[in-house]
Amino acid sequence: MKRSEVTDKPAIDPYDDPTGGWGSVKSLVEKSAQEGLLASTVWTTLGHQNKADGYQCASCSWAKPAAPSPFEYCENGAKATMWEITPKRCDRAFFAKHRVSELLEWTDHELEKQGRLTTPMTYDASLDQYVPITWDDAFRDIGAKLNALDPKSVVFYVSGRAALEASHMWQLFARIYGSNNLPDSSNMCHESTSVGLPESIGSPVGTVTLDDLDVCDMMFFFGHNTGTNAPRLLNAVQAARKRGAPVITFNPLRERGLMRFKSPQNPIEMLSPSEGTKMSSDYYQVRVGGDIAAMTGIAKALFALDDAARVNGGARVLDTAFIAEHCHGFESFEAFVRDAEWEEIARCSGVPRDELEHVARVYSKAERVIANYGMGLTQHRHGIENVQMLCNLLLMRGMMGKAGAGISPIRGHSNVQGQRTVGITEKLDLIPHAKFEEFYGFTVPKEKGLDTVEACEGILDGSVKGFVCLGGNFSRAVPETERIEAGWRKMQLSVQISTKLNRNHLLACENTYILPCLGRLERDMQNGVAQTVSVEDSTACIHASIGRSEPASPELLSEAKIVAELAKAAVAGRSTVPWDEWVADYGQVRAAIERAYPADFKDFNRRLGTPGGFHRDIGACRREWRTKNGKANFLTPESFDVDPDIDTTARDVLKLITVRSNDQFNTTVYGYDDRLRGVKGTRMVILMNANDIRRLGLTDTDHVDLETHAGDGVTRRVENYRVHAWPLPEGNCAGYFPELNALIPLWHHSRRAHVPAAKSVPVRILKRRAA
Ligand SMILES: Nc1nc2c(c(=O)[nH]1)N[C@H]1C(S)=C(S)[C@@H](COP(=O)(O)OP(=O)(O)OC[C@H]3O[C@@H](n4cnc5c(=O)[nH]c(N)nc54)[C@H](O)[C@@H]3O)O[C@H]1N2
Ligand SMILES: Nc1nc2c(c(=O)[nH]1)N[C@H]1C(S)=C(S)[C@@H](COP(=O)(O)OP(=O)(O)OC[C@H]3O[C@@H](n4cnc5c(=O)[nH]c(N)nc54)[C@H](O)[C@@H]3O)O[C@H]1N2
Ligand SMILES: [Mo]
Repeated sequence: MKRSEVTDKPAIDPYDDPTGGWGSVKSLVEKSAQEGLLASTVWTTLGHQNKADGYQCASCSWAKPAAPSPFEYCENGAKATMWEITPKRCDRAFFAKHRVSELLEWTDHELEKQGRLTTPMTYDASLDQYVPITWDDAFRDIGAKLNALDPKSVVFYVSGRAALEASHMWQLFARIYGSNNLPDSSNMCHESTSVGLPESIGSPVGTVTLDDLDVCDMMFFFGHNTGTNAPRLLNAVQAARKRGAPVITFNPLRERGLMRFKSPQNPIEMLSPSEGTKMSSDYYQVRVGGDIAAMTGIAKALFALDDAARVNGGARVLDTAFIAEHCHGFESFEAFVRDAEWEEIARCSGVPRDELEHVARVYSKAERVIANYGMGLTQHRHGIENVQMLCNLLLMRGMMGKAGAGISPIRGHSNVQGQRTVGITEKLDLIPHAKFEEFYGFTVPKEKGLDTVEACEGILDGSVKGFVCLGGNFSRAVPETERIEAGWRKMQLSVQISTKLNRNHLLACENTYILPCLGRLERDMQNGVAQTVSVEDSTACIHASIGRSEPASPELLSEAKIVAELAKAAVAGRSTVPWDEWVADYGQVRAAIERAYPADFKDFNRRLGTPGGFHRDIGACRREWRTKNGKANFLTPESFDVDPDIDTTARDVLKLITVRSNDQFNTTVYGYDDRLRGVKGTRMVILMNANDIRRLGLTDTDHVDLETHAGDGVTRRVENYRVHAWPLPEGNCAGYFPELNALIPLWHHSRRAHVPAAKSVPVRILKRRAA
């Protein structure tokens, strides 16, 4: 089997059916057959998804309602479930049959498709194979290896799925060992939010809950592919549309979910011949990276409307009372916006002046407005400025800290937000370190640890020597694939706590281990009692999650147990953390979390069963600004075009956006059909504007190579992609992550948040010579 992301019959026909609808149902039936799952198993399991007495979906982090529908899941959540409860096994026999060098030729899809990992394994270089190891030996060896390394040279990565309990234990373990190197998948994701929002409104997370969505009278969507990545949110958007609320979307791609939707949870709608609900009242194909310009245009038009209202004696458009009482920085923001030239705004955003004026008029009439956003804002060089500009827009009209209004960053992994809440961070000022020292009798290291980009720099320069991963597929998710893979192999220790085989496991170094763990859907028995875990959703609500499925293998241990055993092997006697007691009763870990974070987790164990989850203590929701100056801050960007690395005068350079298909969860590729974009049977496509195809001397369906235009002397190249004409702005193009990560320079990231700028990669498209 060769690594290739194309099946025999690729086909590309833009999809124009509604999202949801029967297409979703058909896709699910096909996926359950592909996994060899019995329909009865699938439906029984899904019946517990996102329910108070069941498990919280392991796919996205979207909020779970207090009164869930019987089918409180979406196509993609159900896919994630089937992927985890699959009867397929990647077991000893599999590893005995395949050498690692052979597996390196396989695709991401083929690797994970082998099924659940069952047995702890270690790499044997003489055989070029993974061989079984007992849990005891694995823990003892890893503990000894860790103690032979300088703690500052070891990284403890977490992908956003692990629950609050295991995550809290993980960061304690790392810090007792002596390392604050705790990068999280959120470093590649919403770190622009986590850095940007505290400066603007004094909260690292959004202010919106499901109750707000129910009463808002307008929504914005910037840079989020909701139909694929948080499909259950479409139900709230649809309800808003049915109440007549405008929904205004800015996205270079015409994403189906925000255009048309039929709810698979609504039988009447499913059986009607209608085309579903028109989701965005207005949809603007903003240029990649053009959001600051677009938002400046909206703000400029708002000022003009407000000026007119003042002259005519009409109702003010700006919330002047709110601005006077709560805000700081308004004057310099106003000067920036008033000085901005319309011509420049239209050029940088790609959206004409009259359209932005229309948006301002619609916005000026609404009273309760929610701004949703995703990776289209955060994964840019100016990711933080994007997020802060959206706050500015809301603050102008006082759309913060009142019912039906606020900022809504749509988070990624199902517990990525919660991991930050309970201590997974490389930044010391974000954790209650004095409490940790007092509670557990150890000294927390005081220097800042490595984030994802800095950990990658350490892999490349050889200063990082050990990597321990609680989930994820680090090497595949980060930029600079080839150099990172080469660097990984030179490390001394690689430990992966995982459910499925992925490419990162195949980068063998001196000491390499795969530790297979229970998934969230599986029964987790400790001390004879089935344990509950907890997760935080995108709206800062904390939920219980109880697994009920039979574990994929009797050898699997829970994440909490694995963390505790690693800690006992590596840092025994160096703290008073009662590892065994915690594993025997996860309620005790929750009590420890409550002790460390009393405001957010008051009465944690008692409130755990709250329907819809219990909401964390977010000051901005009640206009309490936990910023340095105690105000909500208007923060003015330096300029519109803040992509300093891209030479826009070079006409053959395009800005590439790397996105997810509807058939993947991050690096987990379920299959090759991006149904909602109509791309079937392939991931090896580059979607381009027809004018660019012509201008660059190409024709539709030509095969091309892509090279990064970085000017740093490094050649970054991917080969044999098929060009396809697509309705997206000129000068932009799009393709799939993680295959295209090889093109992203490591230094190309949001300046202060260090989120790789995966949405504006400068590339040249090179026609392949005929073979
Ligand atoms: N099924 C499924 N669900 C998922 C995931 C998954 O892979 N599969 N991943 C999870 C994770 S970890 C995350 S972080 C989220 C990600 O969810 P999203 O934030 O939706 O992430 P992407 O798929 O990268 O899509 C980004 C969107 O931004 C648009 N965009 C790109 N550049 C710009 C720009 O400059 N401006 C604007 N306005 N828009 C732009 C793209 O066209 C695309 O629609 O989803 C989570 N949920
Ligand atoms: N170019 C580009 N790159 C990107 C992005 C992009 O939009 N464009 N998006 C970025 C974003 S937003 C993110 S979040 C990262 C994702 O980066 P990661 O979170 O590191 O990657 P995943 O693909 O989610 O990890 C999949 C693996 O997690 C393991 N796993 C699954 N479930 C469990 C579990 O319950 N427990 C444990 N221990 N392991 C489990 C499986 O072994 C599986 O192979 O990628 C980033 N990279
Ligand atoms: Mo993410």
